[in-house]
Amino acid sequence: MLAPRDSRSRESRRLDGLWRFRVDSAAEGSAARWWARRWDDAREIAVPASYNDLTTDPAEREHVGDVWYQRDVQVPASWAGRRIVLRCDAVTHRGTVWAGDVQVADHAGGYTPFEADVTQHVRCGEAFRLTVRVNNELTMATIPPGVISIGADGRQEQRYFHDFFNYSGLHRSVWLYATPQTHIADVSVTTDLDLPAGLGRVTYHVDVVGAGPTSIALRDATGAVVADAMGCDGVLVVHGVRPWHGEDPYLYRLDVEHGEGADADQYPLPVGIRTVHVEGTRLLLNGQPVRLRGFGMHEDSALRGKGHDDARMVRDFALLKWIGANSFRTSHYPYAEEVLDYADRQGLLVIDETPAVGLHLSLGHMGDPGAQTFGAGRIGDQAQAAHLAAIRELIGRDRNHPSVVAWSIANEPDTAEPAARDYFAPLVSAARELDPTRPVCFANVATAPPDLDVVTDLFDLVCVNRYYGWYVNTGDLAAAERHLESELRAWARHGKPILVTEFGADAMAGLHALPPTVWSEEYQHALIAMSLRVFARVPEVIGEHVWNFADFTTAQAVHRPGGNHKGVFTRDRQPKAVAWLLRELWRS
Ligand code: BDP
Repeated sequence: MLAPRDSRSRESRRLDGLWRFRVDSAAEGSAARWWARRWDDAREIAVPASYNDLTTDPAEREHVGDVWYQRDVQVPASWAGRRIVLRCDAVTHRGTVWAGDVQVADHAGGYTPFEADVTQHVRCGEAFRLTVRVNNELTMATIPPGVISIGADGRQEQRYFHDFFNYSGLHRSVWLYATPQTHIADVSVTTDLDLPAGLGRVTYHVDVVGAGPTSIALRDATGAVVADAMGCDGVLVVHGVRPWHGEDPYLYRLDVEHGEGADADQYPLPVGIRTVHVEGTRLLLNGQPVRLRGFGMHEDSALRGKGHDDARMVRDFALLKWIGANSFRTSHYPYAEEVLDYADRQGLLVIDETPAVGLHLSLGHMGDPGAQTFGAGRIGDQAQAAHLAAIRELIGRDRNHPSVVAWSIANEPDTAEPAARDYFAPLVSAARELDPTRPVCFANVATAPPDLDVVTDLFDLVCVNRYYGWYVNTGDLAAAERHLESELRAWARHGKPILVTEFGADAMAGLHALPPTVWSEEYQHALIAMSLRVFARVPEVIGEHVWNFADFTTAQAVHRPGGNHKGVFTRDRQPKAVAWLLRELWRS
């Protein structure tokens, strides 16, 4: 799905700001048709943002069910005769949208966009009432999964199996945009390099609606055309190519035009020309082995929760550069498209993850000991269908980003359970079919070590999350060092690159201990230093992503004091002691 971008033929408006807001505590809004009238008396709330931390009422913060957003939207008179589209970048987890009295969209999946052609439902030069119902319920039919029960007070209670707070709301921008009726519906590119010959190739495909010629021009950063073509499919050859990579994230621009003369639709797409391959135990970018240094992250900050915020994004990237990171994983869901665009421009490599987190019903403090995960009534056909949709929407949204070097289709599923194989095999095939050009991976959980895991051979990378020295060998870094090394050596027998996608320790900023003991900054420092020593000794390890970039909010739990404190930075993005160590090691 194309991101909204302005051009001669396209104009977009972000509907950010204050919207009218209602929490549907009695679950009456749908029956009472709340979309059918203007709520003159309603309070207001900020968009984009999670609503949870903007309220002072605990019941609202933890509300399970629907909340409703509404505002009036003025449609420019100048848009008469054009196609008008309403787009929601992320409604977490399910969004139903009404333009006036008419339902125009209903979408499940909290971190990918959806849109509706509203041309017939709005009048140019007038305002219309836009209402969005947001539902945050997680069940065995959703990704991520969860379980809902009714509490003693008669309210719904939500349980889930992942370690971050179930923030909800309009998390990213809502847009109204206009295009010509005859328009470009989608564009996809894949790129290839013949470096000895100095050649780059951009293979493109354009989906259009309406008749007319389609023309393509690839421009360099100065605006000069370096290759052009006609038609919806083709290959552009770039002589003297400047490949995209981390140190030189050079972007061309693919200008697509479809339609006749002055009415033609134009869409500009940034394109980085680069290749990604797995060869033996190496990950190659433009044919060169690349070592990944970075983090699993979260879209999480004070007050806004999971709402996208350019200021937070800019600070996060500044810290990534400061510390010498070259990559991150969008743990545990697709991040805002602004983040991917920025990564393209900043030269950060991204492992792009679906929201399939918590597919492990017996894990740790969140699960039920001994529970089976996969099967009817649990993670079964419905979850698998939602998971497939999540993969399709992620790849459909992000496949044109040069920064994206791999798809992670799940985090810590229970892949020691034999049924995991039948669950995952079709999903991996689907991901490969949707994008044959990028490696596919998932983050393996500690309960599925090399001798128990049943799916790793299906994937291109071995990604492991390991907490030696924290959840196991707690406080005993010597034992942790032995166990970490011997497990990584056991994974090496797959003959694939190994990426440690998570390791780390909680540290309360300001808590010090010598000798180092758990929860202190010194212990986090010592554990991460030990882990990096081990990774350097295992030749198949191609990199490390510390868990986590910054402290983040979780569900309330006795072992999560104000959230998860495995951040190398605090929640307000200041360094803990270990940040200086990583900066020294990663920048040298
Ligand atoms: C892993 C999860 C991650 C958690 C982390 C932790 O992938 O989401 O936050 O452990 O426990 O299991 O800190």
